[in-house]
Amino acid sequence: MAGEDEVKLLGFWASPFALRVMIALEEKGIKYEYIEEDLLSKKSPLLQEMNPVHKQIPVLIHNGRPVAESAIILQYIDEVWSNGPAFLPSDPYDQAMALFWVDFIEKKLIVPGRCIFRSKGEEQEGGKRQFIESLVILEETLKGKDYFGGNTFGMVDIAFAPLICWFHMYEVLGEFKIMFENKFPSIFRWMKRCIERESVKRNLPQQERVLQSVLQFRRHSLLDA
Ligand code: GS8
Repeated sequence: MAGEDEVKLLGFWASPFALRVMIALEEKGIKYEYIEEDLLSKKSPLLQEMNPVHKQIPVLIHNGRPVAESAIILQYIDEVWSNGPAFLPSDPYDQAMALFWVDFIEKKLIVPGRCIFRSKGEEQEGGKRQFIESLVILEETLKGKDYFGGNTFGMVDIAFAPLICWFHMYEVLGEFKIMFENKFPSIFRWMKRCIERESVKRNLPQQERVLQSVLQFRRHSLLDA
């Protein structure tokens, strides 16, 4: 795309969905203006205008036009800035599979993960069970590969990598240990590989800060991971 593109991102620094977009923009080398939303006290009029349906971050605003929903934003970035490294494989079947796993990460990992830090008792235990089951499935999918798509960092990696800075919070608030090195060795090695990448290293916050932020949200009972 030409240099006159104006790109803005409405986000929240700890949000795994916003972090996906930050990583993607950095991977493509796209310059953008980052606008932090205050999800704790008041959403900005700009967010309400740009995402009137869900009123959620992240929203990418490209030359004044908004795109919402992180998975859709990642596909949009990949299409528009197709001269950068591709996030999706070219084969339609492989593309469908990558999108399947992106969807899986939200539905089967991030959503049950909310029960870990929002609830207690049976609901929390159920969240932990589902979370671990999903990690088992992702471990199986990744086995023998450097990245989910094979040799290169792509869509599924971008969708999953933000959780690297969330695992500590899940463990502390869920009072359990994931034990990556022993139980999920492929994911363990993949995490090490990811955090070496500039796009991930530069955007992922410290895990301790994420824990403090979730505790703060919990105190306001306004949680929405
Ligand atoms: C989820 C976005 C979301 O949950 C996506 O972009 O992939 N499916 C969407 N956004 C949350 C913050 S993320 O931790 C959000 O904006 N919450 C505020 C609210 O719902 O009011």
